Amino acid sequence: KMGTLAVETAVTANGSREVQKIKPENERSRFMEIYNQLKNELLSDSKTFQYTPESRVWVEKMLDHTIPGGKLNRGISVVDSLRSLLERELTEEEYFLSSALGWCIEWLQGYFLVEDDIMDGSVTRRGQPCWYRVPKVGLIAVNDGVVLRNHIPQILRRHFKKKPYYMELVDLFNEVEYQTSLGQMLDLITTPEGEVDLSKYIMPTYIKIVQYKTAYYSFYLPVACALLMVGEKDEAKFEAAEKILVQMGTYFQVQDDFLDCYGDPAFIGKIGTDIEDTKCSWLVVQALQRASEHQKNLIKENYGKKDPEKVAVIKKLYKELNIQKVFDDYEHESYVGLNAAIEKVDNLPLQGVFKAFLGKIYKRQK
Ligand code: GPP
Ligand code: MG
Ligand code: MG
Ligand code: MG
Repeated sequence: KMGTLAVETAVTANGSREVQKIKPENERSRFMEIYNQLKNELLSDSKTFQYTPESRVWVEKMLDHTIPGGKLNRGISVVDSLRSLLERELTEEEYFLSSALGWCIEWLQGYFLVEDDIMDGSVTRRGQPCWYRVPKVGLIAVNDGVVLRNHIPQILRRHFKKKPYYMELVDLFNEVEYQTSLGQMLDLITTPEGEVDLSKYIMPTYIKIVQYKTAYYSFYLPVACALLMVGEKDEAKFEAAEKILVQMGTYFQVQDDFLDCYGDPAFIGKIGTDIEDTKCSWLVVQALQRASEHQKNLIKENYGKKDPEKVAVIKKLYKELNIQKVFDDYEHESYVGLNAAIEKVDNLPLQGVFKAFLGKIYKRQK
C-alpha cells in the first residue's frame, strides 16, 4: 500500500487550491511510513526465505537499530530531486517510488556504517552503541551488514522490476557500491599498522579517498536515481551531475573530518576516532602542510595512538597551527566555488537540485 498521509493544501487569495511546502517533520514522518512498509515486506515470508520467529525478531531489531536513526538526508534527497526535476508536486506513486529508492540508499549507508564502525573501532553511532557493540551481536554484525546489503536488490526487484530503467538502476547501485569499497580500501591502506609514514598524508591521496568512500554514494547516487526515474537518457547530464556532486561530497567529507575532532559527540551522535586510527584526515593533511620540522616530529610521535595524552598533543598542535581557521576559510571557498559551478549549469531544474543539496550541508554542525 502507498503512504496515505495527505498533502496539506490551502486556499489562496484567488480561490485556487495550492500545495503548500511540506514541513520537515511531516516530510520525515511520511518518509518513515515507507520504511515500515519496506521492512514489513522484507520480513514477510518469501520464496527466498521463510523466517523463523527468532530470525525475524533478529532482523527487525537489526534494521531498527541500523537503518532509520540518521539524518535521512541522502534518502529524502531522492524525493526532493525528483520533485525538482519534474517541476511539480509528485503523484502518490512517484512519491512512493522515489522514497523507496531513497531508502535503498539509506540501506546502503546502514550496511557501510555497520562495517565501517567495526573497521574503525568506533564506539557510538547516531547516539547509540555501534551495532557490533550491542550485547550478543559482536562479529555477527559482519554478516548482518551483508544481509542489509542484499536487501537492496530485494527492494528493487519488488518495486522496480517492470520499470524501463530497472537494469540501469541495479547497475548504478552496483557501480556506486564498488566505488565506495575502493574508497574504503584506500582509506584503510593509507592508514598503516605500526610506524606513521607522514609522506602518505598529502592532498591528492586525500581527495581520492573521500571522492570514492563518500561522495559517490552520498551525493551522486541520490541524484542519479532521480534522473533515471525521469527517464533521462543523456549521458552528459549524468556526467555534469557527477562532476558537481563529487565536488560537493568532497566538501562534505572535509566537514566530517572536522567534526570528528571538533564536533560535540552528544550532538553528532558519534565519538571521533580519526587521530587514534591514524586516519588520512583533512586536518592532519593541512597540519603537515604548515608544520615545522619540530612539529612534524610531534605528529610522528603522537599521531595514531590510543593514549589520550598523545591525542591531546595532536589537538594542541592543531590549535597552534590555527587549523580551525584554515577550515573556516576552506568552507567559505568551497561554498563560493560550488555556487559558481552551480550557476553555470544551464538546466534550471538540475540547478535547483544542486542548490538544495548545498543549502542542506553548508555550515552543518552534524
Ligand atoms: C565514512 O568514512 C565511509 C564510509 C561510511 C564508507 C564505508 C565503506 C565500506 C565499503 C564499508 P568515516 O569512517 O569517516 O565515517 P564516520 O566518521 O561516520 O565513521
Ligand atoms: Mg568511521
Ligand atoms: Mg572509516
Ligand atoms: Mg569520519
